[in-house]
Amino acid sequence: MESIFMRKRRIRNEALWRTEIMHGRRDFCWLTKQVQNKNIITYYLDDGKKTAVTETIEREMPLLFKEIRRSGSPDASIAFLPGDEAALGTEGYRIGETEAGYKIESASPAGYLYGMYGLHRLLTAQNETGFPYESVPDQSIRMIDHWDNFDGSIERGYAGESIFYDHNTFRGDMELIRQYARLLASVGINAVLINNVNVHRAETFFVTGEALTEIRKISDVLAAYGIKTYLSVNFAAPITVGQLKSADPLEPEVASWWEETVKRIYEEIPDFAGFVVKADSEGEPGPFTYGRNHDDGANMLARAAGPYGGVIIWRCFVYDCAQDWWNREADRARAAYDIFEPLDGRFLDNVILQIKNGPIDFQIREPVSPLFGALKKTNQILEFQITQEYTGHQRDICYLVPMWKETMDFDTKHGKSLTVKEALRENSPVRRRSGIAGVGNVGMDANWTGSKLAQANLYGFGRLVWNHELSAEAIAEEWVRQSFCLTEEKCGKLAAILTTSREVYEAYTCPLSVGFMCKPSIHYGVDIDGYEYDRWGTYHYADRDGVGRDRTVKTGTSYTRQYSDARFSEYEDLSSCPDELLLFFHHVPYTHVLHSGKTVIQHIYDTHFEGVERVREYQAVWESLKDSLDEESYLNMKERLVWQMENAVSWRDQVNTYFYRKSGIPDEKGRKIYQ
Ligand code: GCW
Repeated sequence: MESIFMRKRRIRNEALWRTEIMHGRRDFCWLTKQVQNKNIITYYLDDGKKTAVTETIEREMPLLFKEIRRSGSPDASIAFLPGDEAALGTEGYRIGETEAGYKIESASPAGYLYGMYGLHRLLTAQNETGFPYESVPDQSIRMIDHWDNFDGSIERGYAGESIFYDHNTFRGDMELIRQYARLLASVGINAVLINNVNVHRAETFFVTGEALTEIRKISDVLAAYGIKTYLSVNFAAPITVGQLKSADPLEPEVASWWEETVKRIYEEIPDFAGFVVKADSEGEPGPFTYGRNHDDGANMLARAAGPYGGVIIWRCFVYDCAQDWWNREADRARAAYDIFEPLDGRFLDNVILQIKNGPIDFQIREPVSPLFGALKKTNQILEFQITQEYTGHQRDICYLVPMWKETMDFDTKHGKSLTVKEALRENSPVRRRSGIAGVGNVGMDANWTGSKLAQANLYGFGRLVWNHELSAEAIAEEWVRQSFCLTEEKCGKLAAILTTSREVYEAYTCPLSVGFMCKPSIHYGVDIDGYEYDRWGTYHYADRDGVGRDRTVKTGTSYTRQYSDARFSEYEDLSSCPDELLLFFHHVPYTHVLHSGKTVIQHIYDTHFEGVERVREYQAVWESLKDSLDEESYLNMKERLVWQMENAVSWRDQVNTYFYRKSGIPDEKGRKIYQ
C-alpha cells in the first residue's frame, strides 16, 4: 500500500490545519500545525531503555502527527533507529525515506527528538527537500538566558511577567514550563539559564535550601526535552548566604564554602549544568573588590564545579559604569578586551567566557567584539540579545536574524581568515564547551513574546544557531509557514516585513552606528542627548561641526588597535571604514561624503524620512493580510504598528531637527524639518 508519506506534497497542501486540540490560552507558535493523515499510522522507537527524552517523544508524536500510534515493528510509518555517532555526533540526526514512510536515525534520544521536530518541520514548512536529510548542530551549547527575577519581573522583558517566578515564589506551573521546553527543543536549544545575571538578594539564596527542590523540578522538565539548566550566582554569596567576612576567591574558606555549596547542589540536581556569573559589572560584586583578577574568580568556582562535570560561564560584560563624560580618553568599548585578552589561556577548561556580540551593548548596529579571534586558548560563547531592549521593545518590528548572521559570518581576519562562528569552535580548547547564547524574549503573555512577530526571533535564534547555513530569509519564511495559513504570495509579503525590519529600525533610530540616542534606562524612544552628559560611557559628541566617536589610534581612544591588523587598518582609515560603522569609529564633519555618495547630514535626513515611510508600508501590507490572518494575530500587530509609527515619527522629527539646528544645513530635498 502506498504510504501516506509518499504523497507528502499533497499532504502538505491539503491537510495542514490549525488545531485547537492543544487547549488552553497559550499560543503554540510554530508547533500549532499537525500533520494529518487519513489512516492511522504508526511509529517505531528503538529506545534501548526508556529515558525522560524518549518519553517526551511518545507524548509529542500524537501532537505533531494526527492519529499516530506506537508500534513494535521497525516497519512503521516513522521509525526511530540507531544512527552512526561518528557522522552525527550526539545530537545530530538523519532522515531517510523507507517503503513505509521515514526513518529517523540518531545516536541518542536527544537526536531522535530533534529528528522528530525536524521531520515535522520538513512536512509543514519547508519546500522540496532531498532525502536523506542530515542535520548536525553547528554549535555545541545553544542557550537561552533568562533575566527573570524572583519577584516575577523580567529585566528587559517585554512580554509580561516571568514564567518561572511570581511574587518571590516559584510559579510552579510545570505544564507551562513544559510547553516552553517544547518550543525550545523544537528549534534545537539545549541549555537554559533560569535567573537574571543581576542576582539580587532573594536569588542569591537559590544555591541552597528549599529553592533547590523547586529548581530541580524545573530542571527535570527541561531535561526531558534535552535541555540543561544553569543558574546565575552572586559572587558575594559566601558573605550573604555563608556569613563569611569576604568573598575573596583566593581565600581558602571562600573556596571551601563554594565547594560545599556546589556539592549540595549536585546532590539535589545530579545533571545540573553550572553557573553563569556577571562579576564586577554594573554594581555586581566580583574579584576586583579583593584586588584579584577574573581568572582567579572564575577558576575558583570552576574547581568547585569540576568534579561534577559542571561549568562556569563567566561574562565579559565588564566595564566602568561610572565614567566621567568629560574625560574623552576613557572608552567603554575598550573594556572587555583590555580586561580579558591578557587572560587568554589562564582559565581552567571548564570555564567559558561569554562575550556580547559587540563591544558596548546590544545596539542595532555595532562592530563585532574584538575579542573574537583574539582569544585563542579560551572556551567561548557568543551572547546575543533576543529580547528587544534597544531594538524596539517588541512594539516595533525588528527581526534580528540578519544581524546575528552578519556577526557570525564576520571575518575577524585573524590569520588568513577566521569568521566568528569558526572562532567560537576552533579557539575553544574544549569544543563541546563553546556555543551561542541569546537573552530570551518570552513571558506570561498568551503569545509568549508580546508581539506575535517577535516569535520569529526566538524561532530564528534556535534555527540559526543550530544551522549556520540557513539564510535569514529562509528562516523567516519557515516561521511564517508554520505560524499562519497563507498563500505563497502572502507568505512572501509577511516574510519581507521581517527581513527588512532591522534596516528600517536602524534607519529611524541609529544613523551610521552612532548608538544610544534613546531614552536613558528604558532604552525605547528618542532622547538624543539623554546619555551625553552621563556616566555610562556612550557619547555621540555632536557639535556644530560634526558627530561621532573618534576611536582611532591617530587621534582617538585607540580602540581600533584591538582588531587584527587587517581590520585595524580598515577601521582606522576614514577612507576604508564602512559607512554603517563610521560614527562608531570616527568623528566627522556633517559634510563628510560617505561611500554612498551622500553627505553625513543628508544620510541622517534621508534615513529618518525613509524609516517612517517604510513603517507606513508595513501598515498597508498588514492590512492587506487581514482576511488571511487569525484575528488575534492581526489585532496584535495592528496595534503595535500604530505604536511603531508614532515612535518612528518622533525619532524622525527630533533627530532631523536636532541635527539641523546643530549644523544649519538644510535638507537638499526640502522636506519638512521643524526648526
Ligand atoms: O544591556 C544591559 C542592560 C542591563 C543588563 C546588562 C547585562 C542584566 O541594560 O539590564 O543587565 O546589559 O547584560 O548585564
